[in-house]
Amino acid sequence: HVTTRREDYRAPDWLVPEIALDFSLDLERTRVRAILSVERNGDHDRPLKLDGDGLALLKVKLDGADAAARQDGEQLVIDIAGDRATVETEVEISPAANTQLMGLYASGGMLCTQCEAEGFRRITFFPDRPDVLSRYRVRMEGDAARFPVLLSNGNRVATGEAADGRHWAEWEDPFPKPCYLFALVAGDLQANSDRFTTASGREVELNIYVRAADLPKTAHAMHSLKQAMAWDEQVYGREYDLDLFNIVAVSDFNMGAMENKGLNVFNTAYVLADQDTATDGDFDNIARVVAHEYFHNWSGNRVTCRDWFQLSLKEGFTVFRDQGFSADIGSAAVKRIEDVRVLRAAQFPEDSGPLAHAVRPDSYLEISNFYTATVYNKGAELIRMFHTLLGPEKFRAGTDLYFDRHDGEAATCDDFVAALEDASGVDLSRFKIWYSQAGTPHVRAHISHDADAKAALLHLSQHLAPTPGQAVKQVMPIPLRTALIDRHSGEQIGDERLIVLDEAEQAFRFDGVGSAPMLSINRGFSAPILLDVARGPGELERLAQADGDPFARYEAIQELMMRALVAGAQANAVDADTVVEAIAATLADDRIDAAFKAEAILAPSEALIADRLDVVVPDAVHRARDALRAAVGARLSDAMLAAHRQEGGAGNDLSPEAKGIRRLRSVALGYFAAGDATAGAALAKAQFDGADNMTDRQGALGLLVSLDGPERVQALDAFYLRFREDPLVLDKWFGLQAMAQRAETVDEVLKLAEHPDFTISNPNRLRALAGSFAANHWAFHSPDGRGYAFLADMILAADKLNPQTAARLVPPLGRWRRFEPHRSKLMRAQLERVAGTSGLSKDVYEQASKSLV
Ligand code: HT7
Ligand code: ZN
Repeated sequence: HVTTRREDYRAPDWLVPEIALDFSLDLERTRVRAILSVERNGDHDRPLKLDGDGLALLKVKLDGADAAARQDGEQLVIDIAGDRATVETEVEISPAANTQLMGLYASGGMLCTQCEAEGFRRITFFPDRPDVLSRYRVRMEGDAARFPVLLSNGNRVATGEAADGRHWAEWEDPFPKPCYLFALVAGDLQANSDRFTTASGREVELNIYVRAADLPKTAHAMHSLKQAMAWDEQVYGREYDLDLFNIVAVSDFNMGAMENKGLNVFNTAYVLADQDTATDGDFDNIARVVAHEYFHNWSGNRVTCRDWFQLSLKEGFTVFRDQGFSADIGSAAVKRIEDVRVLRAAQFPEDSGPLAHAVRPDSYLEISNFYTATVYNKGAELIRMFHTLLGPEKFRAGTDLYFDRHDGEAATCDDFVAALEDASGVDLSRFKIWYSQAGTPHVRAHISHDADAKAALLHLSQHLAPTPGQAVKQVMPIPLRTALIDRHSGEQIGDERLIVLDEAEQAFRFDGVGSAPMLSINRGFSAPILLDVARGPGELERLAQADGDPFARYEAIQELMMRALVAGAQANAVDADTVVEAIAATLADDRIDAAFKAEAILAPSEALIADRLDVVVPDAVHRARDALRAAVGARLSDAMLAAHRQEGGAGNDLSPEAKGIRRLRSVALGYFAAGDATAGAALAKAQFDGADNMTDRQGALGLLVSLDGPERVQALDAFYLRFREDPLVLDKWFGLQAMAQRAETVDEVLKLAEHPDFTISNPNRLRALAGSFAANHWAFHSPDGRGYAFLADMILAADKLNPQTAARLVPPLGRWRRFEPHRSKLMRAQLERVAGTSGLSKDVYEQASKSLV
């Protein structure tokens, strides 16, 4: 396995300004003819090297004559005398046999492509790297009955009939693009069609292609697309640039969606929704992902990445953009809470584990392993810090300059920062360390007060633990939105300040502070750090009510719960008093809405509690969390019932208010059931039976699966019978059972893996069962080690078909160092079994071997 290093980057030897592709489509045997016009790039005498993977080569021609091409490993090498040439190749591939879902593959009888990151080389020979940009002309021919719809990037320029019931279409994309943005779709699909008029008056035809039966479930995705198009015009001044924008939904897909130029391909999970089958969370995710892929048209397509080490250039920035969009169309405060929850759940463990890597990594074996929470979500936090430091106007001037300066180019993260600096006049050079240094900084804070001087002094220190390959860490510049709050009145003292901690230890003075204040720091989560604030008694409770920053209020309640839970996990007994009081006050507060209440009172997950412990004993964590929830539920049963019964939240109402009421309905019911399992199960069953929407139904079923009693099986069976024909809802059925908080969950999951509806070849189904189970802290860490063995079995079985999806299941085992010795040994043993298996893919090998070091 060859390591690719960032420092080895060299500009391409040959450019390919134009490519003509001709596909003769067939599920079993597709022929691909490619004509490349190539140009020597610079003064050298190196041959043309084209990447290929699993291609049966039928023909190579150079300027129309048979060429003496040689194959060197996976590459096709052609000597070219002049500075320009035409290279023609013909290959055969088998989409039906393509279980990796990279390149051209079959899904439910249709054909589609996935080329990012290195899938194009599985379609034809080509320099498969993002800094080679070409104009594409694509012709495809196929059976008219099987593939009535033929799509590619750009505009359809010609169509026609062919012999033997076949037909063809030709597409041309006027924008030069890297090959990872190429796409082709052929299938029996129907479109939901609409139009959008851009700010400058361009009429754009919009289509969402799905199977005919799914057409009624596309309205929300179409609505979201039009909202995203308008938002990018208003907030970033970016208009769409083609006359046509197509989305296609496929049910076998490795990730969420793909931003191919003018032809986005989506996992059905991020397109299809209606009241009966999709939760509010699903609706929000569809809006988020539709917007994300659309925003890539500028941040990714018009300006692309020079090499894959720059992946966060497009992904971090585009996540930041989609976060802004979701905040604007919903509740900004709740959105920030959700984004931080995702960061803490997915990225912080990455940063503190064996797979820690920088936002701009230095090396990889398999680039697909670097589509991570670090590159995406921490990358977005980095952009957010730039936004905080510059303010909205200067930030916008910077992005305008970036898009203008690099339009049509393959750029770097340094280019992005340079554009922000040039447009704003602000020196950001010291902040660039966030791109290169892995790990989450740990900041400690305490405040001292000088009554005579009427001044407060904020003492800060930072520490960053070593990560693999980075033994010695440098100090980071950490932007902290900070305010002081009067202990008695709860009023903010003076204005909020943006302070930048950029030394190992530093003090900041606040004047005009008459009495010892309370500290509100890292407001809005202005920096992605771990924070430890020395607090006096009663301070968190007070801040939970008084802090003017909603995120800081949320943090105060969460920290209160976390302290009780960590102490509980260590001492085997939980002191719930302060938590009960804080939750009671939050529920009773008329100034805050239901969505915020639900987020604030939700107990931290077991995984999050475990992250705070030096040595994790999962049963102790589980017991502590259960005990706290039971105490809150029992002592606040009336308030929880009232919140559960709050009026509003009609099933067809997708307003933020209605969603908030539904969310609180199930969160409050969860607490109530934790206090009284029998009455809770009856109420949950009533919610399940009476639900007219999937949010309430899934919310109730999610509680019932963890409760013993007849309701559990009744509800699961009813759900299965009703939705067994709907793959996305069936994924929920598998996932909810895999997340059940019961001693029997491992047995149930093993049984579900044998269920006739379980299939390892569909990534959504595999993630629903194995991915959900691995995230079920208590059940996965069952002391007999059967959870670990099951996951390892799944990884090895999946690896034979789909290495990318298999590799994504490895990280939960990689956390072995954090657990008590017995479990730690069992986890490591399974990792060793995986890593030691012969014939392992590069993908799984990289994740498993790095996790063992
Ligand atoms: N840019 C897209 C990445 C992606 C991908 C990567 C590897 C393998 C399969 C994939 N499907 C999509 C998704 C995004 O917008 O971030
Ligand atoms: Zn993306």
